[in-house]
Amino acid sequence: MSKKPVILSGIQPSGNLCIANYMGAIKNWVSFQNDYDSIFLIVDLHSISTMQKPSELRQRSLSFAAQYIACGIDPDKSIIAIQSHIKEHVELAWVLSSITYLGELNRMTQFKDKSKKQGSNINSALYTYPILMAADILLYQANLVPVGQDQKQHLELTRDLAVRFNNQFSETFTLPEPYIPKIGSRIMSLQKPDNKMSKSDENLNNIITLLDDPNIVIKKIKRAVTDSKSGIKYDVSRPGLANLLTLFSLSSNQSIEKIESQYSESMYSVFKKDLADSINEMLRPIQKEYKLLMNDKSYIKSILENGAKRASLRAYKTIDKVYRKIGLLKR
Ligand code: ATP
Ligand code: LTN
Repeated sequence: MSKKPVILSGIQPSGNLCIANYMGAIKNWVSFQNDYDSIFLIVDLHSISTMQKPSELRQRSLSFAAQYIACGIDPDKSIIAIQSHIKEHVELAWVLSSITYLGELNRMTQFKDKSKKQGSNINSALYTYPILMAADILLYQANLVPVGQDQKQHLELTRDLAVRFNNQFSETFTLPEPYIPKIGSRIMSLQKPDNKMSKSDENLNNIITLLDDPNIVIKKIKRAVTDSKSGIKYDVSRPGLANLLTLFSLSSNQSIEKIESQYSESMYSVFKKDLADSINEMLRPIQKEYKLLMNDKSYIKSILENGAKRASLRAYKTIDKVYRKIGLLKR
């Protein structure tokens, strides 16, 4: 039997999972899980690089696991696990930090963007975070990493570190490829369509969360910023409209051209109403399943326990090899 290639991805349990995370990442995880040996993480150790309230973080980690499953991640096919339950992530991150140059971390645009937002809390975890992400990926010898556009640079660093380690200490890590979807890899904010939609955005009118009530979705889409030009047409110089067309296309599984031709002469109000309906249709089954799952938290916890056990066995194999190769005495 030939071994399936490995796919791995993760999301930080910060803020509220939003349609950008779904369209840019989770939706693709679901479609890959049949053909890949899949691991999907809730990367809680990453999330403490920004300020989190402990009680909320705890609750959110469980809620995100339920949302992964509600979106279609099947725990019988894929490993779903909490990053901090597998101690090897931190161990490998430390080893990788010894071959990472400061210049490489200085170039990371996510660090620069997040530092601007964080004010006085520019901590060193925020800075070294790409090393932990590289460890997440290399620990499981992942072949493919489905993420949004914003993670491309971190994936490049991961590959550079893998090559460097392999050259220095002999072949150890698989070189991972990013998978970034052609449409939906950069969903934009509803109120500020020049910025990306982000689940930790404090202004909830900028995002649609996976758990938003249908009436809230209608309101948020109604208020979404567009422009004063007429005609519903995809045009990069009209970023608000271009984003809404992308959302329509991805939520309804229709091409942008088809939607343009259907609404070319329509008013924004009609287009927006149908878009909100289309998003609500996409979210309805997810929300229904989520409610059921959250009524049985012990089930979610058992999935996470099982996920951590399965992941730990694999993580141990890699770290054991890495420690031997760099010259640490066997424990
Ligand atoms: P935060 O605001 O809490 O930093 P985020 O929304 O940027 O969160 P992450 O946890 O950093 O989300 O990323 C989860 C996944 O969602 C990653 O694969 C990321 O590339 C993807 N993603 C994040 N934002 C977008 C977006 N605007 N469009 C498409 N994909 C996105
Ligand atoms: N850095 C990512 C989250 C993340 C990740 C990973 C994604 C952490 N570890 C491993 C893919 C693979 C982010 O902020 N979106």
